[in-house]
Amino acid sequence: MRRFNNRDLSKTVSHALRHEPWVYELELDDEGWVSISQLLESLRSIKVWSDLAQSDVEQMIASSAKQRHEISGDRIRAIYGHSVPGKLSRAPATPPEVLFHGTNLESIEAIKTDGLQPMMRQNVHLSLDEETAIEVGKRKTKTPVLLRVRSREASENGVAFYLGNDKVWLADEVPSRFIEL
Ligand code: HQG
Repeated sequence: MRRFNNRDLSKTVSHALRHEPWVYELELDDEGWVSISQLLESLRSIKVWSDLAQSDVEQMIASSAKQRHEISGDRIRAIYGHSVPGKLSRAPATPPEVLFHGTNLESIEAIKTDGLQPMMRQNVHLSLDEETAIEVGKRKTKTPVLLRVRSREASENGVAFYLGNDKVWLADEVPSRFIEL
């Protein structure tokens, strides 16, 4: 039987590794990694997670439809989504020709003027396919607007892109001239 609710565990791990590691007395290295044993030790001090084992975290990651976290050796990190101060170091990569972004109608005018901005996060999040972008937009509204980003052209014109997971690419701000409604 499953010992913990994977969704709750994923949210807590994301909170620690993307947003407020200091609340858990954790310090991310410059690529966002922390030691798994330190993460476990910290979470176990919270009553609901007092019994948490590494296998629970591994199982949560393996069963998630989205690749949010990764483990390498004795370390773990969030792959994307960070809002911690101090920009994580990432290797720029060449994006595909086109990427997508789903958002709400209310943001469109500002995006037309200012382009896609990271807002509260470190990067703009872009989706590899339209369907994923619409799903992302649906977090904000029932009727998302789909934007098409000419990512290859933007990259050739100096916008940095970074690989996220199998569905998510990250970018620094994307000027509106590379964005189509
Ligand atoms: C909007 C989830 C006004 C942007 C998802 C978005 C994703 C602007 C919002 C990941 C703007 C930021 C990230 C501008 C952008 N003016 N609004 N100039 N530029 N915006 O949540 O991309 O489930 O920080 O359109 O699946 O929605 O957590 O970013 O609506 O991959 O793993 O500002 O979070 O992944 O919202 O979502 P967010 P996002 P997880």
